[in-house]
Amino acid sequence: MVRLALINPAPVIEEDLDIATRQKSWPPLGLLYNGEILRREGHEVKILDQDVLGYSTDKTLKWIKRRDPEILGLSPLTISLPSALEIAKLAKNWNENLVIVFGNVIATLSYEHLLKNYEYIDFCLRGETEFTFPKFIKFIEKGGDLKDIPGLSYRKDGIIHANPLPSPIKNLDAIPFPNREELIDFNYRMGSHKFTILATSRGCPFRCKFCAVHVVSNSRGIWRARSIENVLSELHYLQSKGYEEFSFVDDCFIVNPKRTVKLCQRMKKEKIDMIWSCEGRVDQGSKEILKTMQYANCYNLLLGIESANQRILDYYDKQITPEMTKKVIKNVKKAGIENIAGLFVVGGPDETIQEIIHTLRFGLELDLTFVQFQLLYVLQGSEIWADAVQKGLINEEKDWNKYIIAADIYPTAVKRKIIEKLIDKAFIEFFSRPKFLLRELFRTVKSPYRLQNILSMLGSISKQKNGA
Ligand code: B12
Ligand code: SF4
Repeated sequence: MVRLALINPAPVIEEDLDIATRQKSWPPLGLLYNGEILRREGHEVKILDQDVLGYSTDKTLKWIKRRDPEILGLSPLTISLPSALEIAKLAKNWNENLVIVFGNVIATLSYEHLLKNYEYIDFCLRGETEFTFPKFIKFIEKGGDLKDIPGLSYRKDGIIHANPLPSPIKNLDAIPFPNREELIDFNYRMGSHKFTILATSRGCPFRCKFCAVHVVSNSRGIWRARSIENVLSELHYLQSKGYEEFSFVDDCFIVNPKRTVKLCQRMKKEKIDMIWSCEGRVDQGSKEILKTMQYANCYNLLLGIESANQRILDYYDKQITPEMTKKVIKNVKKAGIENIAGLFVVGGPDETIQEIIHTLRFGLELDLTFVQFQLLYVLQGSEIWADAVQKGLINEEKDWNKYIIAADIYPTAVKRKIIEKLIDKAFIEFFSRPKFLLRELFRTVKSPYRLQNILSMLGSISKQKNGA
């Protein structure tokens, strides 16, 4: 039996934050899946969500010391890498025998840099790890050959080795549902609702240029789904634990419309009363699907609208049109789904200021409940990243650990400060529309979810102002 501490690092290193000021309410699903498998093998596992708790590095270290683990696992994204490194360094200084392993996107992509530059990281475990993490723990407990652990990267005699990645997990039903309460001591809430997230599938057959979802699930064109029975069992399980709301975080929840309809019908039939949300593409929302989703308690749909300009949509290889957006919004309204959030991205490599303004205006004119206008990030693992590397705008040796905004590196892009001002103005306009004030305000006061989203949107205005 091994004692493990797993940490979801926060995106910023800062003093303790008052929990009331933080918006995050989404548990770290990847750590939960790993944690559950290891817990079932008899290991002592606890997860700390530094992000949601707003713990400082010092407080996080104190938590680690209290647990006194033999293995410390960290799960950084590019944005939370600095915290992960700080925690790992302090933890190794405290106990040099502690085995430190990194997983998730950046460990999968940049294991060489991590192992070369940071002596205190012992291993990176790449790709999907539900079936490789237990093998790794067995190695730590009993020894064996490191080569036998797919996806493991390690140092040996000063050389960095990388075993081939594991194949994507075909049978997702073989992964047990996490016992969330047992693994994390935090009561996740969306407003007043007991809240969690789950995924019914992994992967996405699309390949939008700005997106990096294929990195871990290794899913170029491979979409894998859990059986409907398996998803329903988890939903019943969650309901029995008192959950009132959840979000499906599938990369592409509606990719197989027949399956989505079937799942929603069964949810209704089997009296799954929890309300839920999901993300969708604007080309996937037929009236029938949306109506069935609403019928099954979907109350919030996040749509990847991205841009009002066909040229930009084509550049992103999004395979949608602004007309599809207008049509799907009408369908969502007709279906009676309460909230529609529009996700937009501006500041593409050669997007003009007129195109940016056109997109922001589009967002204001559409009948949306929430808008998220974001600057385009060049995510490691995305095609835009590869393009920037090829053009010499990103130096992988130096920039592998950076969370980069396209407008900061592409000389042809509109300057970031200008875009930020336009975004702030658009947010303010969104809030001051008489329609919004009159119609939404009343409902917002009644709905903690709406309040939470509005606080989050206001948060993004101040973040943009602070240049975050
Ligand atoms: C749900 C989600 C969120 C949620 C919840 C995040 C959370 N608490 O975990 C929310 C909405 C809060 C969120 C926010 C953000 N996200 Co997000 N998110 C996702 C999404 C859609 C699914 C993640 C998930 O749960 N997958 C299911 C689990 C099972 O898979 P997994 O996390 O990869 O974990 C597996 C392995 O990686 C591994 N593993 C994971 N951790 C560890 C640790 C160890 C020690 C080991 C051994 C293994 C291991 O085991 C798991 C099982 O195989 C992904 C897309 C994707 N498909 O990855 C984007 C994604 C991870 N997000 C992304 C981004 C950019 C962000 C934001 C920065 C966006 C923003 N601008 O605010 C923020 C940052 C948040 C933060 N605090 O760090 C990018 C990351 C790209 C990158 N290069 O870093 C992704 C890939 C999407 C994209 N746009 O391309 N996100
Ligand atoms: S943005 Fe959505 S549709 Fe496009 S590749 Fe990513 S997950 Fe798939």
